Amino acid sequence: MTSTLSQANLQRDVMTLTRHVLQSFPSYTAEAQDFAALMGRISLAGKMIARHLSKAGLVEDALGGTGIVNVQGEDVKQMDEYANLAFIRALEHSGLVCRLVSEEMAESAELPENCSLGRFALLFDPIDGSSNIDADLSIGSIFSVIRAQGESTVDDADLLQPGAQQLAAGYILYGPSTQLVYSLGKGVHLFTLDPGLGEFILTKPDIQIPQQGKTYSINEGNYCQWSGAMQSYIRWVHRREGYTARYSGALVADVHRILLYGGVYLYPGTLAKPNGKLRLLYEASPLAYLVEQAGGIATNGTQGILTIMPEAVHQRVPLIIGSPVNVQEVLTCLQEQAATGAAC
Ligand code: FBP
Repeated sequence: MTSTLSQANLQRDVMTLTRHVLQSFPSYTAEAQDFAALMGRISLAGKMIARHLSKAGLVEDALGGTGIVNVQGEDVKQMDEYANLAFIRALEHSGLVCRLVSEEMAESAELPENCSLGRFALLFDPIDGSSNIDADLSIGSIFSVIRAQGESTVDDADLLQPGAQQLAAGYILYGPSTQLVYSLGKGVHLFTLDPGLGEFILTKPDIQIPQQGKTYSINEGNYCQWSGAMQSYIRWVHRREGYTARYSGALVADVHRILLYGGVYLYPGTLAKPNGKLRLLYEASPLAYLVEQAGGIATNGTQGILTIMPEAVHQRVPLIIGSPVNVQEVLTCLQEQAATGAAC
């Protein structure tokens, strides 16, 4: 007799990512099938990356640098290169994605075999938190899906869409377990990779971010480079009972914690780099899509991230993202300082 627990586990384990996508549509239309297949391919890239990471110290091409400097001016890690290739290979011959924009590629790429049918473009950060790789700390992959019909235009103009136009977004977190969080604009859902089944299984549906949290996440090492307003916000947080600092070095990991337990992550601009470090199209925008779906807020300090009209595929943007109460505290402080010059 199958035990009640086994029956419950069977019921749980059949809710795979692709089934969840299919069931989120009213019927099994071509669109539903396309999104299920697309998420299946994206999760395949995640599984290949997780597998390679799990053997990082045992294989020669997972740790360390490649000696190449990418379009961001950053040293390309071996894992950055592997992960970028994993996404490309996973999406080839899918009939789904015609164009790719990656943090690791200066120009957008085309998958010509997909372009006659493919009506999606994928914008992605193959490895977020690259500085954590060699120390075996949590890292992630971030992805955004938009509609992009056909061959590329000279300046990728058709890919420069405000975040609100995303069709889907998500991330894969390579931590103690491998987790995938995604949204098709119908709620935010968390899946856990079952290595035995090789499937992402639904473990936390319809995530709602707590209205307020105790965590603030920012690299205080940049304090001297911030505006007076941002410095006064951090001094205000230091005086507040109950706030605690958490900064992992990986945006995905910090935002994941905030999505589950509340709080705020900030990567502000600096006097030298007013737009900060993070990229709009494949870091800030997909995370903003998720967090706002879950009831949170994402802003550059003056404008909602999802309303920003992009001008270039690798453009950077200051980011303040998290629980409504915590983000509002930051904005109120910045606005007060701007209006009165007085510290908050
Ligand atoms: P990568 O995508 O190149 O890793 O850059 C983004 C990132 O690593 C975030 O994950 C992280 O929050 C931030 O940059 C860390 O930057 P810093 O070391 O300047 O605090």
